[in-house]
Amino acid sequence: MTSKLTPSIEEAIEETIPTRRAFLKKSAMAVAAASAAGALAACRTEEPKAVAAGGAAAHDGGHAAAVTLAGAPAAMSLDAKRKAADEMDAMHEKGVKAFPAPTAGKGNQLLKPRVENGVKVFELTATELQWETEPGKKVLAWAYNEQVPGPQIRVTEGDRVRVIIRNELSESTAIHFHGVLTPNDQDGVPFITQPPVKPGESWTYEFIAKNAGSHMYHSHHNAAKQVGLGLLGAFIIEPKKPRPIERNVALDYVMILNDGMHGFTINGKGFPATEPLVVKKGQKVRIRYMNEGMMIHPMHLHGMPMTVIDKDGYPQPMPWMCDTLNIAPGERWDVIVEADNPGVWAFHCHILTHAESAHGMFGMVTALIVEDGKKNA
Ligand SMILES: [Cu+2]
Repeated sequence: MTSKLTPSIEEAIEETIPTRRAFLKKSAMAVAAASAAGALAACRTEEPKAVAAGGAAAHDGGHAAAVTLAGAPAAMSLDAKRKAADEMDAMHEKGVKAFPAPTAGKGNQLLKPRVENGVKVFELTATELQWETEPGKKVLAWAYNEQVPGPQIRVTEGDRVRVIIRNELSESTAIHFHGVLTPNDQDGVPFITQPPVKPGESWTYEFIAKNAGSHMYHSHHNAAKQVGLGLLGAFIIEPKKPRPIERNVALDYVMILNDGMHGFTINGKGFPATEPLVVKKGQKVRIRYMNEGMMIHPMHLHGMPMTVIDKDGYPQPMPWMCDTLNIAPGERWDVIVEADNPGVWAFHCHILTHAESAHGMFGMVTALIVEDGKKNA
């Protein structure tokens, strides 16, 4: 415990100990340190063998080298390893205990339309604001109606829909209704189907919601930046006649994944500020995955299988089961989960660098909580 691997690693670690958020900020540095320390640890694996060959006792503790979160040299004493493990575990525990951590702002809230002559009218205003992705971490966001993701639009197959966008941003924008089958001139792509909506201007889209399913709306102008900053939302068209498999759902949950300037987020928040899905044993859950990011995210649910019913709003020829479902950019996948296994079940992206680090879980992690009626009665 007395020697240092390198001052910079220890300083970086020490500096980050007070807050978990600070740890996450420093994660890039820590990962680099971990690699370096891991390499050092690997180099030292020969050391104990040499000692053993020389007949010396290996338990004198004198070989305890640097104790770091980055990796335990082979010659560390058990006590030193335990102490290092305790330090790391404390950070992991702190994150999990904080879940679900409160933050300012909640996205993806249902937007009630105004009905004008039978037309469902939704108004969106795009503005710049500060958005809290996890406790204390505020980032610049471009948002519809001050929400990231933007408010959830839900209509029924056959509805006439009008969406009015007001642009209060510093760039032009436009809305594309991703997956919704609209007339060409309502497709929302500047210079292909309309002029850009300049700062200070409004634009009105109108169409009949023809194809039921889980769709999205987002900016289609400088989109890597604008969608990355939050100009996106769910656009759900409910079927006139639901299929038996999609009836009697206790929780219909939209889960929008993103990986832009706000980090790895589920519905605009990173763990531990993500929202758990809570149901009672025996209830049915529908999850509508939507990927608004630029990376793939294989979403893995512990404890219960998922039955895949729709891809991009289109019913599968036959529902099929899995426990990990890859959601690629632009895709929507709908699954049904029969919540028959009580407990708190981890639910996360299985690209582990999107979900977990030496400092604990972060980003694309949430939980499915299945309450046991008996226990809670
Ligand atoms: Cu991921």
